Amino acid sequence: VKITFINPSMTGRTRRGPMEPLAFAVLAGLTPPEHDVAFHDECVEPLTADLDTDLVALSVHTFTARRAYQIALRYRKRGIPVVMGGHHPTLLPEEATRFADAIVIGEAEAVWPRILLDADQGRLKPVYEGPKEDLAGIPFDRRIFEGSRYGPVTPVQFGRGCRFNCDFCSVNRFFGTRVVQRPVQEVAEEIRELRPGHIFFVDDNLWVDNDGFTELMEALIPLKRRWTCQASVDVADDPERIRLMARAGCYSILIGFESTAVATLVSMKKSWNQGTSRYEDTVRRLHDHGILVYGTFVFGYDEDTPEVFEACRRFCERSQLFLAAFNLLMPLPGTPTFERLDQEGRFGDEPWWIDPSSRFGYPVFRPAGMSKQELADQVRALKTRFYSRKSILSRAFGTGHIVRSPSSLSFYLMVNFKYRWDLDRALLAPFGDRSDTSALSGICDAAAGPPGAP
Ligand code: B12
Ligand code: SF4
Repeated sequence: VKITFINPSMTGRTRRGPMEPLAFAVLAGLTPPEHDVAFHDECVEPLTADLDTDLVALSVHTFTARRAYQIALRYRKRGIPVVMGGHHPTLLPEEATRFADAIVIGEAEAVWPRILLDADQGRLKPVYEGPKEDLAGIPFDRRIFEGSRYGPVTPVQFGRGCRFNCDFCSVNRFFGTRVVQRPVQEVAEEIRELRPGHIFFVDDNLWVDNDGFTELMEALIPLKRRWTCQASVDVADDPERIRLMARAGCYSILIGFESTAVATLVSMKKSWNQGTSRYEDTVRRLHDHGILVYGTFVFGYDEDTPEVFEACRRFCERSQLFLAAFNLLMPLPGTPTFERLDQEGRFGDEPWWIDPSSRFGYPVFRPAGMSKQELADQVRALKTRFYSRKSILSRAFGTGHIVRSPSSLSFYLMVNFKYRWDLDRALLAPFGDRSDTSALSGICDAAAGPPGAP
């Protein structure tokens, strides 16, 4: 079988220096050698021609669902079967089966070889359910990324799942409350073989428990790599842990602060974050050990008032954050936040990820504390101010001297200016490829038709 893996881009357009999409390294590693494998990442290279292939395999997130469906329609019209996996088909299998010959709910490891066998014999089943994995021996095959224009940051996975259960997050809907980790020695061996450069641990929360975390940090020390991870705010509660992370090469930590407003945190089921004074303490402790902080925030909860934006701006600048993501709440299907807003009738008629009028960076539901336009404008103003040249420089060179070496400074500047450049490129872009009009009507027809209709 000739298999073409396709990573759809949210807008059908390329991005500058994205990260390698790790799911495809797993799929390529799981593919038996008798099959031919081709890989096309629309985030780095436009998907122009219809590729010659026997099977198309797409990884689909909610933000890329519309584009993935457009691509799928094109191939299915040519009689080429399409398989979809990833978060969106897992959360909304009924929708995804309308656009694919087969979908995978959950993880690929146990079911991918079976799917290839069934595809070869022309008897694909509409739904395969990947059982929960124990993560030992996963074959990450990165050769498919060779020669492509990816950025200098390489993704690595230690574990899957998160021990928390925030209201807006789809991670628990995907993994349940289970957290599993790879054997540390396998992670260390993989890192030893990677190209030089910065590493990004894709785990939703690298800080799960003391034993696994300490073992990982100790294995990282001799590798002398610089890395970033995502972790909950309590990662900084223990000074010994921070010291160990710094020794292990931690450059920065992405922390989901989400909001400086306690009422919003309560509503998100994230009251354990506690709010601004804890955030300031966390950032200070990490800065003391030379670790930078990337804060992420969500706006649009019913408790958000116009004052939250100014409070957030003050915190970010005072704390000299390395980076910040100011996200609009785009409720993900399957999450309690989505269900509540849906029951309250606050979305439009079509699912927002399919609706051609939806825009990245524009609210997809009626907010309670302000108008849609005000919410969009305030979030945009925050981004513009945080990534202004003045803010980038003052965060680096302000009172705390958070960036301590020339190489650290060059990475800080490179990433901040990349984010600055990216801001306007994706903002207000519609989902999917706007020029793909034939596929648009196809999507509407297929969405109205019976499951499995091309
Ligand atoms: C790294 C990452 C990014 C990187 C992407 C870089 C890259 N090229 O991968 C960056 C920082 C750019 C990013 C951006 C965003 N992200 Co992101 N990201 C992640 C993260 C942390 C890890 C993804 C990863 O590598 N996982 C490791 C691989 C091995 O796992 P996997 O992709 O899930 O694949 C497995 C299965 O899903 C399945 N599978 C997946 N694809 C396929 C395909 C087939 C054919 C098959 C059979 C199986 C299969 O098998 C794989 C192995 O078991 C996830 C969190 C998570 N838990 O996944 C969020 C996540 C994917 N991101 C998310 C979101 C919302 C975003 C943003 C919209 C955030 C924002 N507001 O800007 C943007 C969108 C960007 C865009 N343009 O599309 C959500 C998506 C939710 C959803 N329902 O779709 C997630 C799940 C986080 C969350 N907390 O909810 N993200
Ligand atoms: S801590 Fe982060 S990854 Fe975990 S459930 Fe909350 S938002 Fe999701």
